[in-house]
Amino acid sequence: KGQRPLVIWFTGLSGAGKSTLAGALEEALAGLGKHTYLLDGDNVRHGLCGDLGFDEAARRENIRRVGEVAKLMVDAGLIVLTAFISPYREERDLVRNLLGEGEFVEVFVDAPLSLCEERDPKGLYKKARAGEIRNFTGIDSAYEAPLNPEVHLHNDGAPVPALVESLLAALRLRGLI
Ligand code: GGZ
Repeated sequence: KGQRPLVIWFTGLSGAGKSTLAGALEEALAGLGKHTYLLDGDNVRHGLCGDLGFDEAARRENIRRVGEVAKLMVDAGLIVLTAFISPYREERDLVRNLLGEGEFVEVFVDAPLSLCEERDPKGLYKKARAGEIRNFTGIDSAYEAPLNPEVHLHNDGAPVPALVESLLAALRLRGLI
């Protein structure tokens, strides 16, 4: 069965909806018979990157490793979805350049900081504001928004299924699925 292996790279602030959207897209792709794998903090930051924290160097190394693993998975024929803040353009472009033409689809999950902070599902923004967590993205650590992502999703209230549909449409338009 043919499928085009590729990496669908979600980037955005904590609480922007990366994991939710990546999970929902993965389910939709599985429904189309695709073989997928979702890399996110839950399965990477405990094991492969368990030695890394959140200072700038650690985040750069986190993304570098995730990129290398994603590349191996693409070599194995998978559609890989990743959901990391991935705040630095340099590392996102490094991963892009590891992969072949058309094998890297950058998805900018764009939600205003004020909205992410309002959602604050884990109470981390509150802790960051209180000074209990340092180097928190958007508070006292930078997020470099993509300049030219393949997909720019405004996640400011649209239902998840509608956003998944627009992601599928973007992939179809590029002939990737
Ligand atoms: C940002 C942090 C931090 C700091 C812990 N800054 O909303 P979450 O909880 O589930 O997602 C965030 C996750 C970010 O990890 P990533 O591996 O995606 O980051 S990066 O790509 O920058 O390497 C958040 C939690 O970990 N978290 N401390 N200081 N997010």
